[in-house]
Amino acid sequence: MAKRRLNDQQKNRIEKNRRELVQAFLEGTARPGLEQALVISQQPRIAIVKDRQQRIHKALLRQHVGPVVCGDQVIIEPGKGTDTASLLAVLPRRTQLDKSLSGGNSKLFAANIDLLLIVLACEPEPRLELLDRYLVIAEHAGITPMIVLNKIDLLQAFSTDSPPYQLQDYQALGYQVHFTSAKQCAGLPTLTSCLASKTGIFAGQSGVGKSSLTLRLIPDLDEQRRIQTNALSSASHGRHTTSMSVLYTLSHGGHIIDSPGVRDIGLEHLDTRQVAQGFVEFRPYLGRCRFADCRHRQEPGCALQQAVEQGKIAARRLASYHKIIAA
Ligand SMILES: Nc1nc2c(ncn2[C@@H]2O[C@H](COP(=O)(O)OP(=O)(O)OP(=O)(O)O)[C@@H](O)[C@H]2O)c(=O)[nH]1
Ligand SMILES: [Mg+2]
Ligand SMILES: [Zn+2]
Repeated sequence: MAKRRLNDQQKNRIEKNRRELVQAFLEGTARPGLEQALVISQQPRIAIVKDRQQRIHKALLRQHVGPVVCGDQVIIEPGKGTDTASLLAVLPRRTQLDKSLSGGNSKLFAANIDLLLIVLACEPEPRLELLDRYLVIAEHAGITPMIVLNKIDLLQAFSTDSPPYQLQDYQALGYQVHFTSAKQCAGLPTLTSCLASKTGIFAGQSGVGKSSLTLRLIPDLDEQRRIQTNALSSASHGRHTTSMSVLYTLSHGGHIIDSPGVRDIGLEHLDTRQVAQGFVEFRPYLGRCRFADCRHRQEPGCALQQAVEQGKIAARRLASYHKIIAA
């Protein structure tokens, strides 16, 4: 069926109706038969959602409903006697995670996230520049980042007192670092307690163990997955590379999203000032350089360079910043 093309006036009217629906829904004055639901996975034009009675619906996106992602709270109108619903509108988001697309645009990839769990592993070896990028994203989005070093079973001599891969530097910046082994079920209770009544997302390179950790945190993952695969054919499977984000419910409250691995993560949608703010230890020095347009390279009177010389900022982190803004 050909897509119906709408003119601007029609689009504005749809947009206005949607805003009014959301407002009425939040005030409890919307028409009966509508329900709030949480998006647990999403494909073009269709979302798998869970309503407040934990029922799963296949929700077809109404035209021009805008982006819908894992973690979104939405208004649905369930169909009578089927598991198919209409997805009418997205409720206002508490937080949103975006990734860059080419041309400086960005794309939403998860919503209403409290914790960005950046997973590193001993194999493949961590790329700290990727970690720095995730930290900038989290800081910019107002989401608490946490670092998870997985596969510690592969380390010969491991001690939390002297963590490998310069992770002590990140602890010194105030970031929590968790040490886990999905294989040996180590370090998981602390993760579970961090996630109590929160929504977290595992992110990181492919193969670091995001799905393996998810499997450990969600004892009934297979059951949750079965319910979803019934509704959606191409849900991912634990041992293989993950192809789409899926949200799972933890038994003690809270949710975790398992997301596909990334090779890199672009920050082109942020300007240089926003990137600099994303490096928490730079903040006291920003705006203190001699030149207002200082690029923090070789300029005289650069407060950041001085802080590096005084050992207050790690040279590696400033180099990471330069790489990000040069991209
Ligand atoms: N030794 C060891 N291996 C692990 C651990 N966690 C995961 N693995 C293995 O690492 C490989 C990748 O694990 P996944 O959980 O699929 O990794 P992922 O991060 O979900 O990867 P993508 O979905 O591709 O992003 C699998 O062979 C796992 O068995 C761990 O704690 N220790
Ligand atoms: Mg995976
Ligand atoms: Zn400077």
